[in-house]
Order: sequence, then structure tokens, then C-alpha cells
Amino acid sequence: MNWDKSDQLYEKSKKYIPGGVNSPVRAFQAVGRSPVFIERAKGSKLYDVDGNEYIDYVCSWGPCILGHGHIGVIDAVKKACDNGLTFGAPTENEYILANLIHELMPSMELTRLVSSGTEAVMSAIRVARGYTNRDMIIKFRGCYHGHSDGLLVKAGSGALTQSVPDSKGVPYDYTKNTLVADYNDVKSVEDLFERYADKIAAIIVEPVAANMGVVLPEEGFLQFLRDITTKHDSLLIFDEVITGFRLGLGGAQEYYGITPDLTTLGKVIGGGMPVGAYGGRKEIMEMVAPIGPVYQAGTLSGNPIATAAGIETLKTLKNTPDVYTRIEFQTNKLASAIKDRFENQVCVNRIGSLMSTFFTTKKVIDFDSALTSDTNKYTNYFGYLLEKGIYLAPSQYEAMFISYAHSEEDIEKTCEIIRNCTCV
Ligand code: KE4
Repeated sequence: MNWDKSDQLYEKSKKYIPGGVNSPVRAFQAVGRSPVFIERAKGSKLYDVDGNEYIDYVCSWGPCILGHGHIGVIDAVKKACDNGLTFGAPTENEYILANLIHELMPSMELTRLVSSGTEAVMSAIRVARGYTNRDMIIKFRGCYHGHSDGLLVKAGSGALTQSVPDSKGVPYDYTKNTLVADYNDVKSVEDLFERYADKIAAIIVEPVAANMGVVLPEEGFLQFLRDITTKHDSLLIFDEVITGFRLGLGGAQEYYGITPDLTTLGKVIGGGMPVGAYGGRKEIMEMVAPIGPVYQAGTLSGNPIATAAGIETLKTLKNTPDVYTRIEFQTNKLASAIKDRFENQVCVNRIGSLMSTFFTTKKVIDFDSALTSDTNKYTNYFGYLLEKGIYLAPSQYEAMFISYAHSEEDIEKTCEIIRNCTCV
């Protein structure tokens, strides 16, 4: 494949944009090569500026569950544009989207729309602190919840110490109220509650971790989190920015039968446009301005164009009953081809249409086991597939996303290329 135009654009972009990209993972640093610049996308395909075609398994990190340029979503956006782009005033679309979200995720009795997953999580944590009058938050190593200061942390020197910043520019004072536990490690959570119980406002968790690669909750882990937060009058926040409307219409909370106190959403609910949301129990969300004392605001929150895309996406998912069975079936075929080719050289973690291939012989159940992956092997695997027109996440520690637009032919072609892989 030829990537001359991508390389030229990359050099030009670096003159005016940090690293030439507007989100770090897009720079392909983790796979040791220059990024591909995309010109357009349709269905399951991406087309780069050099005219190369790819079967896309990133789907813009999850939003494009119906495929790129879905005709219904595009028409809804075009129609909304004819009425103007933004008013800074309430619109019917915001009610329709919030109502749809409540219908599909009943735990979200009240929902506030924002413009990104980061904003949704940042706001949900503020509400949890305001509602409980407590300051501490527990998160899990390897889970990512957007780039708000208090969540860019790593565990302190000891398991029970307060966190330290994991990014330059984040003052220690912003992280001292964030505690870090280990995913699937009940004792690490119990120890923190034993030490800080009446100070802990909430646990925030990706109910299925997907930012250290896909790591599934072990049997009973989510129920344990539900029980320990209830016991200590803390809140349970499910960060469903990835799992929401990806694992099924009711997300992970329906899949596992666990009701969180607050949920954060993003990605799919915007259908490719910038939408995030946070919501939950009425008595908690009534803390949010203008009816409550927890302030949160946004110029483009609930934007008419973005909500039009989100409404059409959720309505299409709701009215297409075979979406989830089909994308799960397709993902399972890919998983089988990967296991056939690499056998015990890899750990494939899959749930529904969410999947990751870890190049390790270990079973990946948490951050430490994820880190045993051979990232050089992943880099070779990524490069081999890219050359063959298969676009994977440019990092070992991301998920593979598939859409309803991926055809049998796409899957067969991908499986064949994987089976013939001479890359590792
Ligand atoms: P955004 O602010 O990027 O919309 O959402 C932040 C976020 C929150 N919670 C979870 C569970 C998330 O996965 C994310 C963002 N996901 C990454 C992909 N791992 C977005 C890709 C990127 O950062 O460019």
C-alpha cells in the first residue's frame, strides 16, 4: 500500500496540531508507524487520502455501530441542519433522546446531555460527591473514563495510598481523593472501604473493561461492587460510554442485571456526532442545576444536530431486532479465526461484539495480566493487517469494534487474511 499523501498530511498537521492529531491514540505511536489520514467512510469501509480501502474494526471507537454514513442517520442530520445548527435553548429532540435513553435504560430516571464521555463522567462524579457529601472516588487500574484531572491517576506507592497524577499538569491535590483498586480484585476494594468507608462518594467502573483491551468482570464482581457501595451509602457509577447500546439495548446493566445509581454514556448515543450523557436515580440527579446545587453546563449540550443523529441511531437499533445477534455472530467468527491461527499464543476476550486479542499465553483478567502482552507482536499483527486492508485499533490495549454494516464477505475476507497471517 502507498501512504504518501497520509505522510505528507501528517508532516503538515504536526506544524499546527500537537502530534498532528486531535486525540493521542490516532497518532499510531503504539504501533510504531505514521497514522493513516481518512478521507471518507461508508458502511464497513474506510477510504484513506491515498485511495486505500480498509475494512474498519475501529468504527470511530464505537459510535458507528450501524456502519459509517448510515442513510437514516445522515438524512436525519441533513433534515435537522435545514432548521439551523444550534439555538442555545431547549428543543424537542433533547426530550426525545432523554426519553429514549430512559426507555432503554430505566435506571436513568433523569438524564443530562453533554458533548463527550469525558464531560459525562466528570459531571457524574461531581453529582456523586454533591449527593453524598463525600469526596473520595474509587476507580480501577486499566479503566479509562476520559481525561478529567481527577481520573488521570495511577496508584500511589502502596495499595492503600491515595493516587498520584498520571499526567503532567494535574496537581496532586486534584488526585488525592481518587483511590485506585484492581479490576476483578474484591479484596483491593474491601481494603479501601475498610480504610476510607465514610469518605467514599462512589465507585466508577467500566462494567466490561475495554480500555486495557477487553477484560470481562468475573462472576459476582459487579454484584460485589453493587453490594459494597449500598452497604456504605456510596454510589455505583457504571461508565457505559463503550458498553452502552453496544452490548445490547440495555447495555451492561441489563446484560449483567445490575442497577447502578448513575450511568455515563457516549459514543453510540451520538451516532457519530458529539453526544455524552449522565443520569440515574431521580433523587440523585435532582442535585443538578438548575434544580439542585451541583453546577454543570454546556453551550452545545443537547445540540439539535447531534441529538438528531443520536435519536435516529437508537431508534434504528430499537427497530432492528437482529442487530445484536448479527454483530455478535460476526465477532465470534473473527474470534474463532484468531484462535485457530494463533492457538495458545493469544488470549481472546470477547463479549457480544466487543473483543480484544492479547498476544500473551496468560488469561487476561486484569491490568497486570493485560500488561503481559507482547506489544511487538501486536504491532506486527496490526501492520500486516493494515497492509491487507484491515484497519484495527492502533494499540494492543483497545477494543475491536464491528458494525451492522459488516457483511459476511467482509468477515470471511478478514478471517482468511488472519488465517494466512505470517506476521508473528
Ligand atoms: P470521550 O471524552 O472520548 O468521548 O469519552 C471518554 C471515555 C469515557 N469512558 C470510557 C469507558 C471510554 O472508553 C472513553 C473514551 N474511549 C476512547 C477509546 N478507548 C476514545 C478514543 C480516544 O481517546 O481517542
